[in-house]
Order: sequence, then C-alpha cells, then structure tokens
Amino acid sequence: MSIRTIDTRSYSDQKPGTSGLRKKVPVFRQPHYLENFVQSIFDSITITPEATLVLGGDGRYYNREAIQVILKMAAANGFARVLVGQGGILSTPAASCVIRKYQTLGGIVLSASHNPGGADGDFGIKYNIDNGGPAPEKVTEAIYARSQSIAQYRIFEAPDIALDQLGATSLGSMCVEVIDPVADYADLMESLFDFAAIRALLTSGFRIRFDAMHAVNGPYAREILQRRLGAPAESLMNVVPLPDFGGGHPDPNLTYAHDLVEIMYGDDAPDFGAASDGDGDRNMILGRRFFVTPSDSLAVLAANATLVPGYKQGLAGVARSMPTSAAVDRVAQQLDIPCFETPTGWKFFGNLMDAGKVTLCGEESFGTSSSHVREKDGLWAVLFWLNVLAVQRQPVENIVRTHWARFGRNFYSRYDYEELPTEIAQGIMSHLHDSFGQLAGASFGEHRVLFCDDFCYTDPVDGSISQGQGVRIGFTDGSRIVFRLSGTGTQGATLRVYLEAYEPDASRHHLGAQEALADLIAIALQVSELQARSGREQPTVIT
Ligand code: VG1
Ligand code: CO
Repeated sequence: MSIRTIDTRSYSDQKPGTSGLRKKVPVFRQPHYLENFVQSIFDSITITPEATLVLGGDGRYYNREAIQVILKMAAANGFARVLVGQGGILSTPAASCVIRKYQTLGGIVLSASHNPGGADGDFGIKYNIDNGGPAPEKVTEAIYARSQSIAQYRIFEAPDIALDQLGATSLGSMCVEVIDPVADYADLMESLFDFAAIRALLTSGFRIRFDAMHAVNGPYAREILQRRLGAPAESLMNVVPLPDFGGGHPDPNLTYAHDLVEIMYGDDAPDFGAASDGDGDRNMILGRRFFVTPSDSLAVLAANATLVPGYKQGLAGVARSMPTSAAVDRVAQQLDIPCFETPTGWKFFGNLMDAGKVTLCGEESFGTSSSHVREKDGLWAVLFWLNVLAVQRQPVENIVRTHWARFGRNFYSRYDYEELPTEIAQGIMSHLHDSFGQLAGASFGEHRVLFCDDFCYTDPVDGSISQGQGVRIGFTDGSRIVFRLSGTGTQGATLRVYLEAYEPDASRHHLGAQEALADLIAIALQVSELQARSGREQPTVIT
C-alpha cells in the first residue's frame, strides 16, 4: 500500500454550476475525470495535519465507486480523518449538520440533486466549507482554475474500504470513520421542534403522507417521522433509496411527484402531504387538495416562526433568492426585520447566516431552511409545517388563505423550457439585453415597465460582486418577469421564466395563478420572442 502520483490531462468542462459540478455518469466515468476534480478541490483548500473531511452522497448510481476513489485520494492528500456516512449515504442537509457538529474542515457531497440517476443519468459533486455550506464563488472559481492546469493527482493504493459497518478503520495514516448518517441530523431536528406536540398531532387522527421519491430521505423519514414521531408506516411512501430512484425524476414538484399529488387530490386525501428530492434538501408542501407554493411556504413559516421552540426568540432577518416571490418581504416588513435578496443558489445565503443577519432563507425552487445548517433542508421544512399545524390545528389551506388575507397574495409561477439548444437560449438572453433601451418606460396594456436590468449582487458581508444573475423586468404595479438560464442541467440549456404579481385585494385571492398571471405571461413571450426563437409553443414544466 503506497501513495501514487498519477499523470493526467485537464478536462475543459469542469466549471461548477449553481450547485457543484453536474454531468452525465458516462462523463464522470472518463479516465481521471472524477480524480481531476477531486484533486482540484484538495489543491484549492489548505489541508492541515488534523483536518477532517465529511463524505457522503444521495446514493445514486456511481455513488459507491466515487466514495472509494475520494477516500483513497483524501488519504494521499494528507487528511487525518474522514467521516463517511454508512453505505456512502448522507443527505445534503445531514452533511451540513455533520460538518458543523464535528467542526470539520469541510465536506464532499455526491449528488445531482433532483436530476434523474442511473447509468445514463446524472451525477454530481460539490464541496462544502467549514460552515457546512456550499463553497462560495471564490472557492469554486479556484477549483475550476486548478482543474484547467492539473497535470497530476495523488491516490493511496489500497483495497476498498467496507462502508456498511459502523466504526473506524485506517487507510494509511488516515482514519476512516463510518458514521450513522441519520442520528446527528435527527437529534438536531429534535432540538428545534416540539416533537411531543407533533407526536400528539400525528397520533390524533391527523393523517400525513410523505414521499421520499426513492431518494436519500427515506431512512431519515423512517427514523424521524415514523420512529421518533409515531407516524404510521403507511404515511411514508417510496422510502427505499434506489440508485436510479426507481426510474423516476426525484424532483418534488407537481409534475414529478405525481403519485403523491394524486393521493393529496383524491377522495379521502390525507391532511398533509410532502415530498423531498434526490439529496433531501428540497421540499414540496401540500394540504388536502391544496398546493403551497415554495415562496408562500417561506412566508408562512416566517410569519409563524415564534410558534416553534427553535425560533421562539424571533428571526434576525430573512433572505430569498431574487426570482423567489416577495411574499416573505411583506412578512419581514410587518415583523420589522431585514430582508435580503440574493442570486439563485444556496451558497449566497452562507455569509448572511454566518454574520447573524438572517435566520430563515428560501428559494422558489422548493428550497427552504434556516441557520441550523448551511444548506436547504427538506425534512426540516416538513417538520416546521407539522409543528405549526400542531399548534394551529387548522387545515393547511386555511393557514395559507389567512396568511394571504393578512399580507396580500403574491401570485407566482415558473415556466421551464428544458434542453434548448445552447445558442438559442443564449440568443434569447442577448435579445433581452439588447431590448433594455426600448423596454424602459414602455407600456403593455395596463402594465408599465418601471425598470429592466440584469441582477447584480454585492454581498453585504464580504463585498464580493456577482454579475449576470438574471434579467428582471419590473412593472410599476410591483409585478415582475425574470429570465435566467439554469446552472444545474447536464444537457443543452434550460431557460427559466419567473412571473409574479402582487394582489392585495382578498376578493381576488381565489383565482388560479395561471389566470391571474395571464397578462404577464403574454408580455414575457412577446418581449423575449421565445416561441419564434425556440420553436417551443409550451414550456416543459410549469410550477
Ligand atoms: C436550481 C434552482 C436553484 C437551486 C439549485 C440547486 O438551479 O433554480 O434555486 O438552488 O437548482 O438545487 P438552476 O441554476 O438550475 O436554476 V438542488 O436541490 O441541487 O440542491
Ligand atoms: Co437537492
């Protein structure tokens, strides 16, 4: 057994996107592809002699092979210890929890989140820093720069490590500790929420249905919802994690979580439904025949935070990504706490939470969390809702409608055009940029443009600047259209169009979002020339 230095050549496509490097499995399986990226991470951070790394993934195809490679590379690169989830499993929020709890140098999380898995599916890798959160842009840029000049990597030659048995083994001078992937996270949840109250709710005839979508949250849901909170076994579905997620798309939205949606809209529907994604950081919340938009969910949690033990002191502030609706802004205003608007991607919330400026954060893409970790957290959001429901004892729909009546309703929808040819998608974005001059002050029926720009963010904590974060067209009545290109896809380009209109008048709150937003949708299609340029009549997914 010895450390070997292997010669390699750089790959030009190792630039991390919104959340790490994501590629198809066959791309990751090219010779030295994974090793190059891992060595680029290790070369971009300072590995002290006592450094501990956290390692785990969502269990998708190629997870186990990649874990073995990374363990051997960590041993060859001077780590003292690696904490690896049993079976190579750690959900994204659990990895964040473990990094923080054991004060480690950082962690590597293997996941392509909500993207499908399997031999021809997607794989991904991201690095999280010592606060438990995704590496900020200056770190991901350094990793990318390193990947472009890499010529060698180091790996310890040894047989594979057994991942299924808890306990410590050694790999050269490095200690590999196989840990229970669920326990630390479950304890953290128990410290935040009133488990006794939730248990009382779940054993009083209130019925829930949680869909783990054959992804990583299955074991977490079993331990927390079933074992610690007493939910009956039939409340959980698709709890066995599978390398290909059972052939599904582990994305908790109305399109891909259709089995759950059918149950929640069917006869004799349960009172509460929820789902999470491939790596357990997203959440979808449903009431009986009622869908809670992620933007509304964030606002409702913020407004009810003091009902939950972990947040009873109130919130320092809130933050949302730019395309997320301003529903939470209205709550912040009433609570008289600061509200921050960041670019898309959880990495932008880290500094705000580290500085104590915000407690709750959220994104329209089914992501919500708080400063208990530095990632979004699917089960946390489910437990937060259950805790609020245990106190309020009202249907989900009533809670949301009462919220709208108090704060007004932000009608919201997102249109995704997936797998467009990259030049076409970029052409639409350039066309929008070229139209800024004409758009300024223009009128479309009753809508008058107040501003249009490309969102640029200056981090209030470290002053770093992130440009080109999405085209915004704001109207004088507060409504808004946003266009941006996705940074998580692995094929072609995905164009996202976000639509939002504020409605203070409660007599109009019963309208459907598509109906309420019809004017804005027409304007979005007109100004972007989307249909003519892409040949697409309809989006791939509407949420
Ligand atoms: C999407 C979402 C974004 C989210 C990111 C990672 O990015 O829009 O809000 O943070 O996925 O989610 P994009 O660039 O495709 O729009 V996940 O669950 O990977 O952690
Ligand atoms: Co995810």
